[in-house]
Amino acid sequence: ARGGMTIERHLTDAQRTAALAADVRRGLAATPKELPPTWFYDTTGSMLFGKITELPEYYQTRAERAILATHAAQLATELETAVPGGVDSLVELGSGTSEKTRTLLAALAGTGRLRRFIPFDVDAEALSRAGAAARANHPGLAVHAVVGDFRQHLGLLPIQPAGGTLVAFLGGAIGNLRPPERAALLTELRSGLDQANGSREHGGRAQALLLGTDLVKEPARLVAAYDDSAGVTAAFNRNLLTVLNRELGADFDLRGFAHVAHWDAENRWIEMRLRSVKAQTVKVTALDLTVEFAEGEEIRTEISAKFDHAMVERELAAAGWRLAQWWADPDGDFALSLAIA
Ligand code: AVJ
Repeated sequence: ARGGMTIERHLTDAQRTAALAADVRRGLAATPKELPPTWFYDTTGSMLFGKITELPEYYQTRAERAILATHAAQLATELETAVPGGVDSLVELGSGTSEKTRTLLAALAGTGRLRRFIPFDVDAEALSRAGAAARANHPGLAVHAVVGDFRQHLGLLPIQPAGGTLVAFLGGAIGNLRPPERAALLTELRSGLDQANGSREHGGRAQALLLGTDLVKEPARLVAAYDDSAGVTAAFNRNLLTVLNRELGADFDLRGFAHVAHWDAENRWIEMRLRSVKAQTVKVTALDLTVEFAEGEEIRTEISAKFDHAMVERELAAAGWRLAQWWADPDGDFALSLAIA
Protein backbone atom coordinates (compact mmCIF):
# COMPACT_ATOMS: atom_id res chain seq x y z
CA ALA A 1 0.00 0.00 0.00
CA ARG A 2 1.17 3.52 -0.69
CA GLY A 3 1.47 6.07 2.05
CA GLY A 4 -0.25 5.29 5.31
CA MET A 5 -0.12 7.11 8.59
CA THR A 6 1.45 6.19 11.91
CA ILE A 7 1.63 8.09 15.18
CA GLU A 8 4.58 7.43 17.44
CA ARG A 9 4.36 8.63 21.03
CA HIS A 10 7.39 9.60 23.02
CA LEU A 11 5.25 11.53 25.43
CA THR A 12 2.29 9.73 27.01
CA ASP A 13 -0.30 11.69 29.00
CA ALA A 14 1.33 10.47 32.21
CA GLN A 15 4.78 11.61 31.05
CA ARG A 16 3.33 14.94 30.02
CA THR A 17 1.84 15.50 33.46
CA ALA A 18 5.10 14.44 35.12
CA ALA A 19 7.05 16.88 32.94
CA LEU A 20 4.57 19.67 33.75
CA ALA A 21 4.84 18.87 37.47
CA ALA A 22 8.64 19.01 37.34
CA ASP A 23 8.62 22.33 35.43
CA VAL A 24 6.14 23.87 37.90
CA ARG A 25 7.98 22.63 40.97
CA ARG A 26 11.27 24.00 39.69
CA GLY A 27 9.87 27.18 38.16
CA LEU A 28 7.79 28.37 41.09
CA ALA A 29 10.65 27.76 43.53
CA ALA A 30 13.05 29.82 41.40
CA THR A 31 13.78 33.53 41.79
CA PRO A 32 12.40 35.10 39.70
CA LYS A 33 9.56 32.65 39.18
CA GLU A 34 9.32 31.13 35.74
CA LEU A 35 7.16 28.69 33.77
CA PRO A 36 8.05 27.36 30.30
CA PRO A 37 5.73 28.30 27.37
CA THR A 38 5.31 24.60 26.45
CA TRP A 39 2.26 24.41 28.71
CA PHE A 40 0.27 27.21 27.06
CA TYR A 41 -1.07 24.87 24.43
CA ASP A 42 -3.99 22.92 25.81
CA THR A 43 -7.18 23.00 23.71
CA THR A 44 -8.09 26.50 24.89
CA GLY A 45 -4.50 27.72 24.53
CA SER A 46 -4.22 26.43 20.96
CA MET A 47 -7.55 28.09 20.14
CA LEU A 48 -6.37 31.38 21.67
CA PHE A 49 -3.08 31.18 19.78
CA GLY A 50 -5.10 30.71 16.60
CA LYS A 51 -6.93 33.95 17.42
CA ILE A 52 -3.62 35.70 18.10
CA THR A 53 -2.43 34.86 14.59
CA GLU A 54 -5.39 36.83 13.22
CA LEU A 55 -4.95 39.94 15.40
CA PRO A 56 -4.14 43.20 13.62
CA GLU A 57 -1.15 43.70 15.94
CA TYR A 58 0.29 40.21 15.39
CA TYR A 59 1.89 40.58 11.94
CA GLN A 60 4.11 37.48 12.16
CA THR A 61 1.82 34.80 10.83
CA ARG A 62 0.62 36.90 7.89
CA ALA A 63 4.17 37.91 7.03
CA GLU A 64 5.45 34.33 7.11
CA ARG A 65 2.51 33.12 5.03
CA ALA A 66 3.20 35.81 2.43
CA ILE A 67 6.90 34.91 2.28
CA LEU A 68 6.10 31.23 1.81
CA ALA A 69 3.49 31.91 -0.84
CA THR A 70 5.92 34.10 -2.77
CA HIS A 71 9.02 31.92 -2.50
CA ALA A 72 7.84 28.31 -2.14
CA ALA A 73 8.57 27.50 -5.79
CA GLN A 74 12.05 28.99 -5.57
CA LEU A 75 12.61 27.06 -2.36
CA ALA A 76 11.79 23.79 -4.11
CA THR A 77 14.11 24.62 -7.01
CA GLU A 78 16.89 25.63 -4.67
CA LEU A 79 16.57 22.38 -2.74
CA GLU A 80 16.81 20.36 -5.97
CA THR A 81 20.35 21.60 -6.50
CA ALA A 82 21.44 21.98 -2.88
CA VAL A 83 20.38 18.53 -1.66
CA PRO A 84 21.84 15.67 -3.70
CA GLY A 85 19.00 13.40 -4.77
CA GLY A 86 16.44 15.97 -3.69
CA VAL A 87 14.21 16.23 -0.62
CA ASP A 88 12.17 13.08 0.00
CA SER A 89 11.19 13.81 3.64
CA LEU A 90 9.74 16.87 5.32
CA VAL A 91 10.02 17.09 9.10
CA GLU A 92 7.96 19.85 10.66
CA LEU A 93 8.77 20.80 14.22
CA GLY A 94 5.75 22.07 16.14
CA SER A 95 3.59 21.26 13.17
CA GLY A 96 1.48 24.36 13.71
CA THR A 97 -1.22 25.62 11.39
CA SER A 98 -2.00 23.48 8.40
CA GLU A 99 -1.87 26.29 5.87
CA LYS A 100 1.90 26.79 5.94
CA THR A 101 2.33 23.04 5.82
CA ARG A 102 0.02 22.80 2.84
CA THR A 103 2.02 25.39 0.87
CA LEU A 104 5.29 23.69 1.75
CA LEU A 105 4.08 20.18 0.92
CA ALA A 106 2.62 21.34 -2.38
CA ALA A 107 5.92 22.97 -3.39
CA LEU A 108 7.98 19.92 -2.42
CA ALA A 109 5.55 17.46 -3.99
CA GLY A 110 5.97 19.38 -7.23
CA THR A 111 9.50 18.00 -7.52
CA GLY A 112 8.10 14.46 -7.59
CA ARG A 113 10.52 13.31 -4.90
CA LEU A 114 8.59 13.81 -1.69
CA ARG A 115 7.72 10.51 0.04
CA ARG A 116 7.38 11.20 3.74
CA PHE A 117 5.94 13.84 6.02
CA ILE A 118 7.02 13.75 9.66
CA PRO A 119 5.08 16.24 11.77
CA PHE A 120 6.42 16.57 15.31
CA ASP A 121 4.45 18.18 18.14
CA VAL A 122 3.60 17.85 21.84
CA ASP A 123 -0.07 17.77 20.90
CA ALA A 124 -1.30 14.43 19.52
CA GLU A 125 -4.57 16.01 18.39
CA ALA A 126 -2.81 18.64 16.30
CA LEU A 127 -0.75 15.85 14.74
CA SER A 128 -3.72 13.77 13.64
CA ARG A 129 -5.23 16.86 12.05
CA ALA A 130 -1.98 17.79 10.28
CA GLY A 131 -1.46 14.20 9.15
CA ALA A 132 -4.99 13.75 7.84
CA ALA A 133 -4.85 17.02 5.92
CA ALA A 134 -1.52 16.09 4.35
CA ARG A 135 -2.83 12.67 3.31
CA ALA A 136 -5.98 14.17 1.83
CA ASN A 137 -3.94 16.43 -0.45
CA HIS A 138 -1.16 13.91 -1.18
CA PRO A 139 -2.61 10.39 -1.15
CA GLY A 140 0.74 8.69 -1.80
CA LEU A 141 2.51 10.43 1.07
CA ALA A 142 3.59 8.38 4.09
CA VAL A 143 2.85 10.31 7.28
CA HIS A 144 4.91 9.42 10.30
CA ALA A 145 3.69 11.66 13.11
CA VAL A 146 5.74 11.88 16.29
CA VAL A 147 4.46 13.10 19.65
CA GLY A 148 7.31 14.57 21.63
CA ASP A 149 8.98 17.60 23.15
CA PHE A 150 11.73 19.07 20.99
CA ARG A 151 13.71 19.85 24.14
CA GLN A 152 14.03 16.08 24.65
CA HIS A 153 13.06 13.85 21.76
CA LEU A 154 14.69 15.25 18.63
CA GLY A 155 17.11 12.33 18.50
CA LEU A 156 14.17 9.98 18.16
CA LEU A 157 12.89 11.48 14.94
CA PRO A 158 12.73 8.85 12.19
CA ILE A 159 15.15 10.70 9.92
CA GLN A 160 16.71 8.38 7.39
CA PRO A 161 20.53 8.55 7.65
CA ALA A 162 20.93 8.45 3.86
CA GLY A 163 17.88 10.49 2.96
CA GLY A 164 17.22 14.01 1.80
CA THR A 165 15.49 15.60 4.76
CA LEU A 166 14.24 19.14 5.10
CA VAL A 167 13.39 20.24 8.63
CA ALA A 168 10.94 23.14 8.86
CA PHE A 169 10.82 25.13 12.09
CA LEU A 170 8.39 27.93 11.34
CA GLY A 171 6.42 30.64 13.09
CA GLY A 172 9.39 32.09 14.93
CA ALA A 173 9.09 29.40 17.59
CA ILE A 174 12.88 29.13 17.86
CA GLY A 175 12.63 32.51 19.62
CA ASN A 176 11.20 30.72 22.65
CA LEU A 177 14.66 29.31 23.26
CA ARG A 178 17.61 31.06 24.86
CA PRO A 179 20.86 31.26 22.84
CA PRO A 180 22.48 28.11 24.32
CA GLU A 181 19.28 26.10 23.73
CA ARG A 182 19.06 27.42 20.18
CA ALA A 183 22.67 26.38 19.58
CA ALA A 184 21.98 22.89 20.93
CA LEU A 185 18.89 22.46 18.74
CA LEU A 186 20.59 23.66 15.56
CA THR A 187 23.64 21.53 16.24
CA GLU A 188 21.55 18.48 16.95
CA LEU A 189 19.64 18.82 13.69
CA ARG A 190 22.87 19.33 11.79
CA SER A 191 24.92 16.55 13.34
CA GLY A 192 22.27 13.97 14.12
CA LEU A 193 23.62 13.62 17.65
CA ASP A 194 21.05 13.35 20.35
CA GLN A 195 22.70 15.97 22.51
CA ALA A 196 19.68 16.82 24.61
CA ASN A 197 19.83 13.34 26.13
CA GLY A 198 23.58 13.37 26.38
CA SER A 199 23.44 10.26 24.25
CA ARG A 200 26.13 9.45 21.71
CA GLU A 201 23.71 7.62 19.49
CA HIS A 202 23.32 8.82 15.93
CA GLY A 203 19.92 9.78 14.66
CA GLY A 204 19.64 10.78 11.03
CA ARG A 205 20.76 14.26 10.15
CA ALA A 206 18.89 16.89 8.21
CA GLN A 207 20.31 18.16 4.93
CA ALA A 208 18.32 21.39 4.90
CA LEU A 209 16.57 23.62 7.39
CA LEU A 210 13.82 26.15 6.79
CA LEU A 211 13.74 28.51 9.76
CA GLY A 212 11.20 31.24 10.53
CA THR A 213 12.38 34.15 12.67
CA ASP A 214 10.69 37.32 13.81
CA LEU A 215 12.86 40.38 13.24
CA VAL A 216 13.96 43.20 15.53
CA LYS A 217 11.83 46.30 14.98
CA GLU A 218 10.44 49.30 16.77
CA PRO A 219 9.75 48.23 20.39
CA ALA A 220 6.25 49.74 20.39
CA ARG A 221 5.17 47.40 17.60
CA LEU A 222 6.74 44.41 19.30
CA VAL A 223 5.04 45.18 22.60
CA ALA A 224 1.68 45.71 20.86
CA ALA A 225 2.03 42.31 19.18
CA TYR A 226 2.22 40.74 22.66
CA ASP A 227 -0.28 43.03 24.39
CA ASP A 228 -3.10 43.43 21.88
CA SER A 229 -5.99 45.78 22.45
CA ALA A 230 -8.59 42.98 22.36
CA GLY A 231 -6.85 41.22 25.27
CA VAL A 232 -6.44 37.89 23.47
CA THR A 233 -2.75 37.56 24.38
CA ALA A 234 -3.57 38.40 28.00
CA ALA A 235 -6.15 35.58 28.01
CA PHE A 236 -3.59 33.26 26.36
CA ASN A 237 -1.02 34.10 29.04
CA ARG A 238 -3.47 33.67 31.95
CA ASN A 239 -4.72 30.38 30.48
CA LEU A 240 -1.44 28.90 31.72
CA LEU A 241 -2.78 29.30 35.24
CA THR A 242 -6.00 27.50 34.22
CA VAL A 243 -3.86 24.61 32.97
CA LEU A 244 -2.08 24.45 36.36
CA ASN A 245 -5.40 24.61 38.20
CA ARG A 246 -6.81 21.74 36.17
CA GLU A 247 -3.76 19.49 35.74
CA LEU A 248 -2.15 19.97 39.15
CA GLY A 249 -5.08 21.00 41.36
CA ALA A 250 -3.72 24.52 41.86
CA ASP A 251 -5.96 27.37 43.04
CA PHE A 252 -4.67 30.36 41.06
CA ASP A 253 -7.21 33.20 40.99
CA LEU A 254 -6.88 34.47 37.43
CA ARG A 255 -8.07 37.96 38.43
CA GLY A 256 -5.09 38.15 40.77
CA PHE A 257 -2.57 38.16 37.90
CA ALA A 258 -2.03 40.89 35.31
CA HIS A 259 -0.64 40.29 31.83
CA VAL A 260 2.71 41.99 31.11
CA ALA A 261 4.61 42.21 27.79
CA HIS A 262 8.10 43.63 28.27
CA TRP A 263 10.74 44.38 25.61
CA ASP A 264 14.19 43.41 26.90
CA ALA A 265 16.41 45.63 24.72
CA GLU A 266 19.63 44.04 25.88
CA ASN A 267 18.64 40.45 25.13
CA ARG A 268 16.45 41.53 22.23
CA TRP A 269 13.50 39.47 23.29
CA ILE A 270 9.92 40.02 24.37
CA GLU A 271 9.17 38.68 27.81
CA MET A 272 5.66 37.74 28.80
CA ARG A 273 4.99 37.77 32.49
CA LEU A 274 2.11 37.35 34.92
CA ARG A 275 2.22 39.96 37.69
CA SER A 276 0.61 39.26 41.03
CA VAL A 277 -1.58 42.29 41.71
CA LYS A 278 -1.55 41.64 45.48
CA ALA A 279 0.26 39.61 48.09
CA GLN A 280 -1.28 36.14 47.86
CA THR A 281 -0.76 32.46 48.59
CA VAL A 282 -1.39 29.78 45.98
CA LYS A 283 -1.70 26.06 46.68
CA VAL A 284 -0.69 23.40 44.17
CA THR A 285 -2.40 20.32 45.63
CA ALA A 286 -0.85 17.65 43.38
CA LEU A 287 2.63 18.88 44.31
CA ASP A 288 1.80 19.43 47.97
CA LEU A 289 3.17 22.91 47.41
CA THR A 290 2.35 26.34 48.81
CA VAL A 291 3.64 29.33 46.88
CA GLU A 292 3.84 32.89 48.22
CA PHE A 293 3.54 35.89 45.92
CA ALA A 294 4.50 39.40 46.95
CA GLU A 295 2.48 42.28 45.53
CA GLY A 296 3.94 43.04 42.09
CA GLU A 297 5.93 39.80 41.92
CA GLU A 298 6.08 38.33 38.44
CA ILE A 299 6.23 34.88 36.84
CA ARG A 300 8.05 34.89 33.50
CA THR A 301 6.03 32.72 31.13
CA GLU A 302 7.71 33.19 27.76
CA ILE A 303 10.62 34.75 25.96
CA SER A 304 10.26 35.45 22.25
CA ALA A 305 13.60 36.43 20.77
CA LYS A 306 13.86 38.72 17.75
CA PHE A 307 16.59 38.40 15.13
CA ASP A 308 18.37 40.11 12.26
CA HIS A 309 20.18 38.69 9.25
CA ALA A 310 23.65 38.70 10.80
CA MET A 311 22.44 37.04 13.97
CA VAL A 312 20.65 34.23 12.14
CA GLU A 313 23.63 33.67 9.86
CA ARG A 314 26.01 33.59 12.81
CA GLU A 315 23.93 31.16 14.86
CA LEU A 316 23.45 28.86 11.87
CA ALA A 317 27.15 28.93 11.01
CA ALA A 318 28.12 28.16 14.61
CA ALA A 319 26.05 24.98 14.31
CA GLY A 320 27.56 24.02 10.94
CA TRP A 321 24.80 25.36 8.68
CA ARG A 322 25.31 27.58 5.65
CA LEU A 323 22.69 30.27 5.14
CA ALA A 324 21.71 29.75 1.49
CA GLN A 325 18.65 32.01 1.24
CA TRP A 326 17.12 34.79 3.31
CA TRP A 327 13.61 35.83 2.43
CA ALA A 328 11.95 38.70 4.28
CA ASP A 329 8.49 40.18 3.71
CA PRO A 330 8.34 43.62 2.03
CA ASP A 331 8.02 45.40 5.41
CA GLY A 332 11.06 43.57 6.79
CA ASP A 333 9.05 42.24 9.73
CA PHE A 334 9.77 38.53 9.48
CA ALA A 335 12.24 36.27 7.68
CA LEU A 336 12.49 32.74 6.39
CA SER A 337 15.98 31.32 6.14
CA LEU A 338 17.02 28.33 4.10
CA ALA A 339 20.10 26.67 5.54
CA ILE A 340 22.04 23.85 3.94
CA ALA A 341 24.19 21.35 5.78
C1 AVJ B 1 4.29 30.49 18.68
C2 AVJ B 1 6.21 30.96 19.98
C3 AVJ B 1 6.01 31.90 17.80
O1 AVJ B 1 6.47 33.84 20.38
O2 AVJ B 1 5.21 34.97 19.04
C4 AVJ B 1 2.25 34.60 20.58
C5 AVJ B 1 3.78 32.52 20.79
N1 AVJ B 1 3.09 34.19 22.51
N2 AVJ B 1 1.83 35.55 21.43
C6 AVJ B 1 5.48 33.95 19.68
C7 AVJ B 1 3.06 33.75 21.27
C8 AVJ B 1 2.33 35.29 22.60
C9 AVJ B 1 4.54 32.75 19.53
N3 AVJ B 1 5.27 31.54 19.02
